[in-house]
Parts: sequence; C-alpha cells; structure tokens
Amino acid sequence: MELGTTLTRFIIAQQRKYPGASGDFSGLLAAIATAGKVISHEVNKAGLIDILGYKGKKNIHGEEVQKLDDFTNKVFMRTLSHTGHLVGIASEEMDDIYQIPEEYPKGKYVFLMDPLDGSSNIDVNISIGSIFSIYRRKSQGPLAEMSDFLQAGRHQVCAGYLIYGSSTMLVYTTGYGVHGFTLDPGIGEFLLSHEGIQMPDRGGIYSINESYTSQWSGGIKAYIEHAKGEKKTARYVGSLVADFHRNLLKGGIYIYPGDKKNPNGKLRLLYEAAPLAFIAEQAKGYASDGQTAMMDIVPKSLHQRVPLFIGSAHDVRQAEHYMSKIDNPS
Ligand code: AHM
Repeated sequence: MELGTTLTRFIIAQQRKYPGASGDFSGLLAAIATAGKVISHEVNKAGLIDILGYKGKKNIHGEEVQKLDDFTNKVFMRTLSHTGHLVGIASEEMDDIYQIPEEYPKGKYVFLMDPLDGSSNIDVNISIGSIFSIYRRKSQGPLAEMSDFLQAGRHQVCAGYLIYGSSTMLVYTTGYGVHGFTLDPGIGEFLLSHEGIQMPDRGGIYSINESYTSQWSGGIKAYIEHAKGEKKTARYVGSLVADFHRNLLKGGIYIYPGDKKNPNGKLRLLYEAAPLAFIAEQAKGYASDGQTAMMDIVPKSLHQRVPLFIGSAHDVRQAEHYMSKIDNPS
C-alpha cells in the first residue's frame, strides 16, 4: 500500500485481503493506537518534569504526579476495557488478572501487556516502549480464567509494540506479516511507514548486557566470542523494545540469558518474550529460550520469567547450537 496510509485504512484493507482476518482487531488496534498517542504525549513531557518544578510525588500545584508506569497501565486499562472485545487483561504491573467490569460488554479475547518496558531509561531520554499480546479465550463462563492467559505463544492472534523514540511507532502482526506505523504528531495519526517488515537472516549486531559475563554459562560465553569473530558489533540500549526494534530492521540478535544467579533470566514470557517472538517469526526471524522455540513454551504462571534469544533466524539458531553443544551435550 502507498506510504502515508492511515492505520485504520490499512486494517480495513487487510480484512478485505485475508478473509480469515477478524474484524474484531480493527476496534482493538484502534484503541491500542489511542492509548499509544496518550502515552507518547506523556513520555515526551517526562524531560520537562524538573523544568516545570515537579518535586517528589507532587507538582508545583500540589497535585499528585503519577509514576509513568502506573500511568501507562491505567491508560491501557481505561482505553481497552470498553471495546467489547475483551474479557480480561493481565499486565506486568498487576499481580492478578483484571476482569472486564460488569457494566461493559465482554468479548472473546484476553489482552496481556508490559505497559512500560525499559522504565529505567525514562529519565535519560532513551527510547522506551509498550508491548502487547492478544489471545482468544479458552473458557466460556462470565469471567476470564487463568487458562485463557496461560497459552503458548503459538496461539496468539495479535502482538505488537509501541516504541516511544525519536518518533513514536506502532509495530504489530495478526499473523499476516509485520507492519510498522509512525505517529505523525501534526495530525495525530499513525501512518504506514514499514509494510511487511522482514528481518535479515543474519545480522551484524549482538545485544547482551556484557557486564554479567562472569555469571554466564560456557555456551553463552562461546557464542558471544563467535559473534565477535564474525565481526558483529555490540549495541545494547537496555530497553528491550528499542534493542529489538533496531535488530528487527537491521538484523541482529538480542540475548537476555539465564545465568547462575537467575536461571530463568529477567524477562517475562507472557508480556515480553512471546509477543516479540510472534513478531520475529512473522518477520522471518526466530526466538527461543536457548533450546525450545519461544512460541511453543506453555506458561505455568502469569509472571513467569524466561531466557530470551531473539532476532535474525540464523544467528539465534547458531546461539542455540552453542548452548546445546557446550551447556547441554547429550
Ligand atoms: P523493566 O521491566 O524493569 O523495564 O526491565 C526490562 C528491561 C528490558 O527492557 C531490558 O532489555 C532489560 O530490562 C535490561 O536489563 P539489564 O539492565 O539487566 O541489562
């Protein structure tokens, strides 16, 4: 489609093109885009906090200032609750499942999110993001059940992220390729800027926090030496969305491994790893926990952590090869 196509027009065109594509997503994606605009506006003001005289939890007018991660969580909840497409929401910011209130119509999907990923980067003006994932519910009663959320990534019907960087972008897949839209702040619309994104099979970048080298397994150490030998260069922002987005467009591998201290790593299967794995696979990339395809891992709990290897397919397979050869020789 031509550049400058709005998100809404693109979704409608996709529905016509793929008869299997559900119209339900137009409503949901429109709501996600609205939440993204509100959050983007707020994130862009974060740097003004000192200038405007915010102190602690109060602003100069004595009003409570919300932490940005609470704020983003609430924006998504408010914007999505009344769409009529959801029965429940789970968030990295909430301990338990949120049930869509009685007064709203309910639908057949559940929504999962990391509303503000990379929050330690807000104060220093580095890109941050929001990650989301949608599953068709399995249960049939009036309330969402845990089994609706604890599904393997392979069952996702939509996944995406918003990145609040030098511009704000929405990148998503419904299983028909990966498409990116850039927010034009002048007109407040997400415009198609990256249609049918495909990840190079091999990349020139590796992204891992090397300060943890002493904690790494032999397999990780060997793979990173291999990556350096291939003349890959290191890039690590410390915001997963930003590191993933760069590697999606340029090719590369992002690793947050398990280590001696945290065998399951740091990142969350349902809110971070599975949605990005869906996007990676749709863009011809790949993601795994070092052994098993991320999309095939069945979660045991809502906030489960998982080691993450994601990016260019060849590079991730290569890392898996080192992991199995050195860490799990048969
Ligand atoms: P957060 O949920 O506290 O934002 O942590 C997630 C972030 C990722 O965005 C990032 O890739 C990773 O943590 C960085 O962790 P580390 O500082 O350990 O390298």
